[in-house]
Amino acid sequence: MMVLNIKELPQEKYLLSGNAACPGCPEALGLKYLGMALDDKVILVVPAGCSSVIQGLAPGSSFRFTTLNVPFASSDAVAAGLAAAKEVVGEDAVVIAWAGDGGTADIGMATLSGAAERNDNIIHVCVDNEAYMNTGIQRSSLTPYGAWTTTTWTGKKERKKELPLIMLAHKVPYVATASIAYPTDYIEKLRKAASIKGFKYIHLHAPCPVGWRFDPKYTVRVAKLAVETGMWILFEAFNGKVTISPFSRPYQNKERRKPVTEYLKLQERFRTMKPEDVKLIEKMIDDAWKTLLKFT
Ligand SMILES: Cc1ncc(C[n+]2csc(CCOP(=O)(O)OP(=O)(O)O)c2C)c(N)n1
Ligand code: SF4
Ligand SMILES: [Mg+2]
Repeated sequence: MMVLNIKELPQEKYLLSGNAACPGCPEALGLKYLGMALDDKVILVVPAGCSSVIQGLAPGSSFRFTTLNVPFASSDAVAAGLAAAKEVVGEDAVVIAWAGDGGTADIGMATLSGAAERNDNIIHVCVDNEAYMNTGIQRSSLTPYGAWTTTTWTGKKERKKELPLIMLAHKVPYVATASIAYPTDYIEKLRKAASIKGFKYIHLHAPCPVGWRFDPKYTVRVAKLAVETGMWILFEAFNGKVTISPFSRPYQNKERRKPVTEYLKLQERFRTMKPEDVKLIEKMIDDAWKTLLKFT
């Protein structure tokens, strides 16, 4: 099981208080834990999204990470260039493309796939709040089936793109999923990724109270339920070989999963769902487990 004790991790703040994140923001949590994992040994490349807004304006920025804000579709291309330049000058910081689901799975997909195929020496973190939050909650290809957004008023009719599997298919050295509800698991994965040369992908599940329509005090509860219902599977893969992470292992057994309605009912974005939609989601969960376990 886990060896990390969160109380023993660096407590230095790299996301300062007074930042522009909404209450209960999962991206702020993700950034806080990133600082605990890697200290200031990080160069962040950030395309447009909530994380570019959270920073605030220079010189009063709330980020203490070295940060480059870049056009939406370019983050992995810029990160790859930075990583190459860094090697020339002998700088040892880890270059991280830190992008939302829109910036990763939709508009950033081409540069993401290109950097993965070239095995560029970067980490891509997809901070997945399952919609374009910064511009007003529009659907992305990572919005799940049935979810309301301002562009899917009656619930999204398409399924969530299986991006971690797509990244596995790139045969890169490291692919992992993480959740803001399990910081030690996420921090361990960031540290492992930082220690590996080549392309690394971490997909961070990040429930957003504003877009998912729940009380901000429930961010961690919602994230935890995603794992406990089997909706979000924590795993890591070295060179394509998948291991289910300890916090998700109990849920390989279907009987041990919490009913998915526990997860759905906390979020108003699923309020238009009918019983047949819930059945379909249950089937999607079973299918996702079966597919993933084939790679173990
Ligand atoms: C080329 C381009 N198209 C559109 C935009 C407008 N825009 C800024 S942020 C954003 C949404 C980002 O969504 P996501 O990547 O999921 O990040 P989040 O805001 O959810 O953190 C969009 C569409 C832009 N800045 N540049
Ligand atoms: S909209 Fe969501 S992800 Fe964006 S800053 Fe607010 S809580 Fe964070
Ligand atoms: Mg988003």
